[in-house]
Amino acid sequence: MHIGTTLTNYIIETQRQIQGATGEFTGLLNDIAVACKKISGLVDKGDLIGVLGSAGSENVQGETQKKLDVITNEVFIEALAHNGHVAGLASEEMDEIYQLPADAPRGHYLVLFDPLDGSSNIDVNVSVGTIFSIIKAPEGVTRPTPEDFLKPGARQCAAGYCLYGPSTMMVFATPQRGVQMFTLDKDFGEFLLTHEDVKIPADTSEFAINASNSRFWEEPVKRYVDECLAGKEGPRGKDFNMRWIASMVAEVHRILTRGGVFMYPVDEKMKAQNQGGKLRLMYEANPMSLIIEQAGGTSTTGRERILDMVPQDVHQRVPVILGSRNEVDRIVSYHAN
Ligand code: AHM
Ligand code: MG
Repeated sequence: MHIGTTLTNYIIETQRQIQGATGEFTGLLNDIAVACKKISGLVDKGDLIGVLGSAGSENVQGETQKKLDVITNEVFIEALAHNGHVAGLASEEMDEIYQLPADAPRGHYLVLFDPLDGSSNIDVNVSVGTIFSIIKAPEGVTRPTPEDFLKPGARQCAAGYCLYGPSTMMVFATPQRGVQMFTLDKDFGEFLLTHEDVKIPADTSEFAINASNSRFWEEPVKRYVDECLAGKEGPRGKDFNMRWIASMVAEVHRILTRGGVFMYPVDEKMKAQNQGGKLRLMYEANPMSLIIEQAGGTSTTGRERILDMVPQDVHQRVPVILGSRNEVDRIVSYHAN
């Protein structure tokens, strides 16, 4: 498809190539695009409309919610709940599954989302994003249970994110169809295709990790980072660069653009608190893993492929190591030793 084509045209065109497609999936992606455009507007205006700062509430993970966490969650629900494309929603910001109003038409999909990831960055005007994951709803379901959402990431129909950075970009992946990037033309009000079939270079000399946790890291992670830091004089024989934005969407976007490795591993401190990791399997790890794999990268906990994990809980946390294939394979091999 040609660069500059609208997201809507792109989806309609690709749907046409799928036998038996009804247009429901096209409608759903459109709903998501509408939500993301609204969120982009709110993030742009920020302090001018008084949406920054804390909401004074906590989410199910015990984290303080930002006003924009709460508002963007509502924007997402509002855009998706009434159009007959979904049967239910799950969000990082909601304890329970969101059930559609009784009179709302039901669709064939379930959507899991993190409406504003990296929201600790919002008050300092640094990039944040929305992440979403789409799976099939069980046939005929009108009030989905948490179990209906607990499917391995390999069964996602599509996944994507919207990055609210200097420009707003929507990136999405579908199995076997790769990764496409669209940029929001704010005058025109449409996402336009700007990169098609994005591929991550297999090699990189850039890594991202929150080094303030280094004293808690497991041995394989310590070894990998130490070897990178040793640079030209060390066993890797080359210098590495490091980045940490604390906004997973921005980190994944950088990796899709120029390669790299992103790590939020499990560490001794988390284990002592009975936590499997920092990031959420269903709202962050699974959708990002589909995108990374479709772009030719690898995504793992260090010990298993994330997309193969059988989820136990919608709010489950997991270790995440993803990015350029050869580097991630190396980190996996350190875990195997
Ligand atoms: P959030 O969903 O509460 O925003 O948390 C997820 C974010 C990721 O975007 C980012 O990679 C990570 O948390 C940063 O964590 P830390 O502040 O520990 O570096
Ligand atoms: Mg998040």
